Amino acid sequence: MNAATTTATHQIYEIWPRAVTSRVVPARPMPDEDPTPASASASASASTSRGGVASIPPSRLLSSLHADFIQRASSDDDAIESALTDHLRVSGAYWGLTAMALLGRLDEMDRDGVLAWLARCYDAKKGGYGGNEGHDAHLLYTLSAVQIYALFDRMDLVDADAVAAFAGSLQRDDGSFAGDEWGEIDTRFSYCALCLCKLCGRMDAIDVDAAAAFVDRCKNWDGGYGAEPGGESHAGQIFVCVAALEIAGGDAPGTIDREALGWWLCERQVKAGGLNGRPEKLPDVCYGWWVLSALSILNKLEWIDADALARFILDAQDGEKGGIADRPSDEPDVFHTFFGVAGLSLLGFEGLRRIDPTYALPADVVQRMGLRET
Ligand code: GRG
Ligand code: ZN
Repeated sequence: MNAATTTATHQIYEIWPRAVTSRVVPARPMPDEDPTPASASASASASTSRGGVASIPPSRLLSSLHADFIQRASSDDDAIESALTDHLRVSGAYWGLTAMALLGRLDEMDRDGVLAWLARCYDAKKGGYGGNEGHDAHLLYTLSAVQIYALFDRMDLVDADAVAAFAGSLQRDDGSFAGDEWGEIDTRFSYCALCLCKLCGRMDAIDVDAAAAFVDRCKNWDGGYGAEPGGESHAGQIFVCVAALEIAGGDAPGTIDREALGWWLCERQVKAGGLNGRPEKLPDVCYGWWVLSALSILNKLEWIDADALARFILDAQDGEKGGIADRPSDEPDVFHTFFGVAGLSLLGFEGLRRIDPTYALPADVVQRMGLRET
């Protein structure tokens, strides 16, 4: 497998790894996609019947079609999306492989081929991984690479000291992290550094307290978090900040405004059942991960309507070629296929392996690594 990925929609090749910071004017909603929070509707309660667990028959998830879709996406070098996503291939591989793992089909992937290719994406001088062979090392792809090694239970192939030192070399005096030598600062990179150091058992390579203090400075009056101090609250940034604080052990009482943040997150559910990433925006399947993982870490999964969200995700499946799109009727891609399946897994969807909301890896992998007890 050469780990290609397709992203016909949502243009992940444009936002990954570029910062998602300049959000000023919310897009106007499409007429048939009312972004009014479901919690504002009298008919929709903010809670669900079975404590955040979806109760939809597992047959509605087109698992085999999705597995075929991911397989095809990993081998189609000629597709236009393949060229567009060339620079983020290592993250694409992580999305595809983790989706396969959640579907219980990881053994259908070419494990040896992936590991051999991943080794060629490593820059031994820097101690980090690039997005593809010959590309510059970056924290985003270094985390994705480490997550793939964890998935395959091959952490022995990772030079843990070197990748942790790479993360440490990118930490600034204020506790923040740059993604690479070019210096862009973003709380996404704080999460990447903390997560990969934890997976490697090398938290001593970074200043954990300073990292948590920087994330705390990115907290807003609404309980949410942005990419940098003063940056607008966005569900994606909230996932990285809440997960980073959990890993850092910096979520001591009072650090996270659990009530305000819980409300902000559950108000992301619109009447169609899907979640958006910030007020007045359209719902999108991937927020089934960004919002739900944060709610899960806060132990507030039951604050959203699980069945309505599961239906929204399942409606975005492509019933012919497989894969999941950002929203119903759009083109499917590997990114939304992974995050759709991951969202369903967080909802306890029957037949799916459970995913850990903090490490974004199967829960049993995280347990096997001794990072969580239950
Ligand atoms: C291991 C799961 C995992 C992640 C690694 C890179 C990273 C750490 C996290 C990214 C967090 C993030 C910022 C996600 C948001 C991605 C996204 C859908 C951005 C879209 O932003 P806009 O402004 O879209 O284009 P909206 O929906 O606001 O219109
Ligand atoms: Zn999306």
